Amino acid sequence: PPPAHCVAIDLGASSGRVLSATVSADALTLVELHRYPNLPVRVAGSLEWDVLYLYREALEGLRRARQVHGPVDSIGVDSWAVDYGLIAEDGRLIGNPVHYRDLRTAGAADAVFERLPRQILYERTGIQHLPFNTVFQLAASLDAPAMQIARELLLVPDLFNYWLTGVRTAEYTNATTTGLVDAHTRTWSPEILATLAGVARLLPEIVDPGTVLGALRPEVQESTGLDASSRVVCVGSHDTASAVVGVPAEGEGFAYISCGTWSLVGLELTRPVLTDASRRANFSNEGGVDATTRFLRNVMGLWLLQESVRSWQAAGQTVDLAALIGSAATQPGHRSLIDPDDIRFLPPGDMPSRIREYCAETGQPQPATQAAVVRCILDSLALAYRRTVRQAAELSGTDVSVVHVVGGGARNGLLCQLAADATGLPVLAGPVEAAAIGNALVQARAIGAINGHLSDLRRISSTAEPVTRFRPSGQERDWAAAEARIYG
Ligand code: LFR
Repeated sequence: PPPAHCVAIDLGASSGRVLSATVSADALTLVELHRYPNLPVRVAGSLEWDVLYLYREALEGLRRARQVHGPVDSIGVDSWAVDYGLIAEDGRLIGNPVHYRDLRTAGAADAVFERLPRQILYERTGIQHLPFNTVFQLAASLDAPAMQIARELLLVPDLFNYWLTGVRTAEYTNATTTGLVDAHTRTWSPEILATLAGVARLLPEIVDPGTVLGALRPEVQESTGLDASSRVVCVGSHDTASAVVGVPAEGEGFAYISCGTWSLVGLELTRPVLTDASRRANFSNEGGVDATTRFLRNVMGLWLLQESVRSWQAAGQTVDLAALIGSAATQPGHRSLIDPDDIRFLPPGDMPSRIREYCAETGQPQPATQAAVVRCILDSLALAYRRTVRQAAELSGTDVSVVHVVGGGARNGLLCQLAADATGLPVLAGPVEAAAIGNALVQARAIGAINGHLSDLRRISSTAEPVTRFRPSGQERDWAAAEARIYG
């Protein structure tokens, strides 16, 4: 078959991107068509996504795709997980999707655990405890007026697919992040839904990634210049699912770090690990493309850095990120370390102060300069990667010989080197746009332009961008000591 033109709409927590991929059996080339900031809005006491803006700019990306490439064969959407929009009887969105960092979920998990102990919840779903999992967001808003008039709940990429095509579904990989899907049956769990009055009736049927949804609505064709020959495909619509498809791994035995606002650190497995040890280590078993399991843990990620930069800029300081990472590299290592997953770092706000507070509480020097704060963040992330990769290997009984870093973090050479040093494993960095690549590859396979298993898709992914190798520099003793210091 001739190469396919696939457009990937990839929505991250800090920016939206529209990329076009030309995909054949032996190559993938990627062109960025549009990139726009994703700026959540604090409004009337709530933190919400500006989802209409994100959608309008996605349409702008599709318009550009038409201009640059002519006809487009297929379109796929992926985004961050867990958040959703509610649809009313007349098919319209009720309000804005609430941001997972909104504080409405405080205390909601305990209310759920009273009805369904956390051990049982984990045995059923295999999903790590994060305070913002959809199950807890719903528990916090069962009495909200919006819930009374809602007829359907759509996760963010499903909402975009609905707006693009009129078809309402729940894509499987993203559905698993809700904490409402039974990992054994791969469908909505009646047992969990019994604790959330009125929610079961809102959930659409789950469909597998690779399902062709259909043509663009006439209004979308009109505003983008595309026609009915462009098909919208359900991809691994959780961005992490798509990013892991895009990992250019050659064989087995690889760990990945999908590094953007979050760092998702773990392994691809053929079946979930639902043991109590895995629950206690807070590992997730997210549903993957081709019925794989993403066995991973959320590490707080570049959020710590992004939010620090925002604080400095808000205080009128200038920030040159590249120069800052350069000077962080010359700072002494392991001077001040944090557990990046401490819950205090989750909400938006002054990050450097929270980091200094953590260091003060734990009897460490408080990083004073921008460079010292950045070094503390990158050292601490690398340490969390070490711990998480090792735990994942141990809990699943897998040997890991290489770590792939994909996503924006693959551009951060200091972080990649620290990750190699901390894990004691070679790090292969890139591609930066792994999620868009994985998104496009699943589309291309769904429309018959390519075929094969994930390993075949990964071989194609490896042609998209050169990969940079970082070798561990042999500091095992230092990192082991650092680990003992922070994690005991
Ligand atoms: C990454 C991600 C993570 C998910 C978090 C919140 O972008 O999708 O996988 O835990 O965002 O949705």
